[in-house]
Amino acid sequence: MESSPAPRSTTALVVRVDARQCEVLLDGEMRAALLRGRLFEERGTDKSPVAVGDQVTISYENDDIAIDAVQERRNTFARRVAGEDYDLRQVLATNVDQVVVVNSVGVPPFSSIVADRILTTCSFAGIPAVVVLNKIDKSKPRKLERISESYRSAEVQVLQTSAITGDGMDDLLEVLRDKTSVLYGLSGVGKSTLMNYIDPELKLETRETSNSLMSGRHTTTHSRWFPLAIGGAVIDTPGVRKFRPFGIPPHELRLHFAEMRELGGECRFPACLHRDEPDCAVIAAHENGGVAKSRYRSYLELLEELESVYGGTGRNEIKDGPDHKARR
Ligand SMILES: Nc1nc2c(ncn2[C@@H]2O[C@H](COP(=O)(O)OP(=O)(O)OP(=O)(O)O)[C@@H](O)[C@H]2O)c(=O)[nH]1
Ligand SMILES: [Mg+2]
Ligand SMILES: [Zn+2]
Repeated sequence: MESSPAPRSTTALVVRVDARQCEVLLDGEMRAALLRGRLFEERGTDKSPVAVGDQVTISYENDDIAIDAVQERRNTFARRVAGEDYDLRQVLATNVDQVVVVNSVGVPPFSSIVADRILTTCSFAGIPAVVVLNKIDKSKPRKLERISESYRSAEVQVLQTSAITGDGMDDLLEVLRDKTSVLYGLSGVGKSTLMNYIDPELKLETRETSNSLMSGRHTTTHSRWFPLAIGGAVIDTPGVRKFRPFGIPPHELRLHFAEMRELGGECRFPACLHRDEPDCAVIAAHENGGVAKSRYRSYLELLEELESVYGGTGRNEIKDGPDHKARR
């Protein structure tokens, strides 16, 4: 009789997800793994039952690996996607230490509403976020200063980088070191290029912005987890066009804009939505520059969107599962 083989691990890390299959890191090796059908029955309003960053319980069938269950998540970074008769939650990454919100200040142009939508979602999910303004080689200092300034009272760290000249890359390196980060932002802002600069071994695919914008395609098509040579890991993601937060009750939105949370205590009404109420401290601050105009605009746009999805007065309960119908 042969001696019995070494015991095999029953836990793996999901590094990439496809429709019915995914790739996992198991005992230091990348392996393909199948998803058990049962996972799809239990996924509720989630688009996919597993996500990059998940710790999963696996079992072996001869040489194949199957994922039996997803272990409890430390946190979940997700967005809302329009489904056929109700909206779905698309989990973008799990168990991360931070979200790095990557923006371009060249082409494509900086979009405060996109950045604010992502930042709000991070706050709701309890995940720290850092804003990166990339392509500073293509921007005027005054414009950079104005954008950075709008995040000062929002308690968000802002980095300025160029993956071409290398400016600011030391700061980014220190932010990424020994942490698990997900890079998120519009297509073409330079997420993959930044990662290649940090770790040239990664050799991620990148593309001319003009080409990808015209073709309407993303250069990165799948989220993927990578270990970093400096310690830690990053998840590179495909760029988004529209980012819709999932599950934020409209009346809670004001708590996810740090500069408004503080001021809210000074409004006449405790439940003030800072929209048209009398004696509103946020409206006053926005008029005299205490709250950045771009941030307040983002807030109003999001408030309206969340109300149209989750209920008019903003005090309705958000329902889970197929009962929760999108009203638009
Ligand atoms: N001028 C300049 N160009 C940059 C910089 N960073 C990236 N680029 C260029 O921007 C283009 C798009 O970069 P990618 O890294 O493919 O962008 P991405 O965010 O990964 O895009 P998706 O994968 O589609 O989401 C490439 O042509 C890069 O060379 C920068 O700091 N300055
Ligand atoms: Mg990319
Ligand atoms: Zn108010």
